[in-house]
Amino acid sequence: MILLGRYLSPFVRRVAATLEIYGLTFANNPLQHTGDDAPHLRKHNPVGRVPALILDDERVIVDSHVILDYLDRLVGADKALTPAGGNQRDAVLNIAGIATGAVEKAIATVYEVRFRPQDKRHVPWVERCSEQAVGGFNHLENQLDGGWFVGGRMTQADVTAAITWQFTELAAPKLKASISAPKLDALVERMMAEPAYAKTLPKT
Ligand SMILES: N[C@@H](CCC(=O)N[C@@H](CS)C(=O)NCC(=O)O)C(=O)O
Repeated sequence: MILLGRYLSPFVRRVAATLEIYGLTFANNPLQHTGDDAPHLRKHNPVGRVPALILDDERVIVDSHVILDYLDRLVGADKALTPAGGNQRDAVLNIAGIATGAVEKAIATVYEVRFRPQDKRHVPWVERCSEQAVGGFNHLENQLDGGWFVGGRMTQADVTAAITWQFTELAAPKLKASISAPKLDALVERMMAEPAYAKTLPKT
């Protein structure tokens, strides 16, 4: 399997961390969605986004949620980081959905600066996105009690929440500094103690 995209992307990294935790063999091709890489990426993902996963039979799957569902079925229910059914599955997917939603809004604030000329930036839009990101991360913080999110064990909720929180520190430090989330900080520490997770930390 070949994972397309840089680990700086929280969506790519959640796939990479899951592959590592599952002990699956894969290669990483750190294609970017911008610049010279963009046309190559679009050959694999028509939407031009990362992550995409090229399977050994050359099929390509895109979108981290879809890829993780594939990997969970590949390793089977006993090993999967997302429970196969029941309330715990809903809870894990919901936490992961809020974490990816929050980080999408944080990324929107970064894209506004990266892709728009200064005179075309719209401050109220950036403020709205920031508020939504803050709302998401505050919710995650309030769901934690000092341990794992769901069922007393590490799940995809923990992997994704920790990655999105770490990403916000790197990509949107001012936004991150506006949020007090000691339990999310502790979750990141706990996740970084897992070698399979720690090795996906992007090099900056
Ligand atoms: N829902 C997608 C989101 C992926 C995504 O937004 N990736 C970003 C990189 S962090 C990207 O490729 N952005 C380029 C673009 O949207 O044009 C997923 O979970 O994989």
